[in-house]
Amino acid sequence: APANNGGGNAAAGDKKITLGFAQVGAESGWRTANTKSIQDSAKEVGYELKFSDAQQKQENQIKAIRSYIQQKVDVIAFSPVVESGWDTVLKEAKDAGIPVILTDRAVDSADKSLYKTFIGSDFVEEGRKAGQWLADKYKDAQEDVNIVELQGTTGSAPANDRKAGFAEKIAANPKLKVIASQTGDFTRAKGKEVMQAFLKAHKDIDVLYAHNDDMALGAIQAIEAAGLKPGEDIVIISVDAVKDGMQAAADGKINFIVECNPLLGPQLMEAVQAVVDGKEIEARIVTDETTFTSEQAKEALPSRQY
Ligand code: GYE
Repeated sequence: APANNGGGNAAAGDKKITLGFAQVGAESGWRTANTKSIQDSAKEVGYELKFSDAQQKQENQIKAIRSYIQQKVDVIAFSPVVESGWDTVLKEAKDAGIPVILTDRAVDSADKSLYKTFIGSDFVEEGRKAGQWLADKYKDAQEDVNIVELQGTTGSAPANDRKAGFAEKIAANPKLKVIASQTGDFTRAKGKEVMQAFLKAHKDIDVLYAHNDDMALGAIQAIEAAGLKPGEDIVIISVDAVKDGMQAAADGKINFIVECNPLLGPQLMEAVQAVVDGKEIEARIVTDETTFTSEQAKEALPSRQY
């Protein structure tokens, strides 16, 4: 029989809690900060953490989850690379009596009983904040504003939602036009490569919307190599607000950053404890976030943790 059937028989106090965590990868500064937060928080509360890195591949994550089921961990937590295709493995965990907590990214499973809670940001809202800032900036535009978009990992919740929220807010002004939109996989290298291609194909780019700082930072290299000034010749908006992104904003190369908080470790450990204790838990735990202009980035940078 499983060590813990999700009903709380791994009593707090007499047994060390084992948490299996299946991470997305190490694709960005955000992810590095997120991993550290989870590792540090697990240590702090004294849980045994089994940690795996899926290198942005769903099949690796499914393998890791199956191995945690086999090892009979007390709780499984993971940040799903993509939104779809999780029902089978989530059912396997449920049948084994191991509770699952989603962190950072959501799944599209219709059966909400397959996981206990989802802790993370509202990515649609992040996209809306980006789009609203742009809509305000160009509210009196007489000519077309040509936007290129660097999307996150294809099929991931943050890529889907940040695209949708942004599109919703710029729709009100027909002058705001997304002329190209492609994935940059949330990495610097891919962001640079795709921006290079955008610059070659389009001579008249006014705005770059990048779904994370790392892709914006890669794109900035491509823009500078093309002899253009990021933040001036091309207005740049990104999401995350990690240190390197905030530095670029303070330097005037990124004009607007929407914050996405990676420090989910403490909330996750609290949720794990509640689940092990058999307590009621909120089905959705949303993290608090803000936005930064260049000026605000300059002010906030010295006290930034990540
Ligand atoms: O924005 C990006 C990372 O899922 C919120 O994943 C996360 C995203 C984050 O690679 O930098």
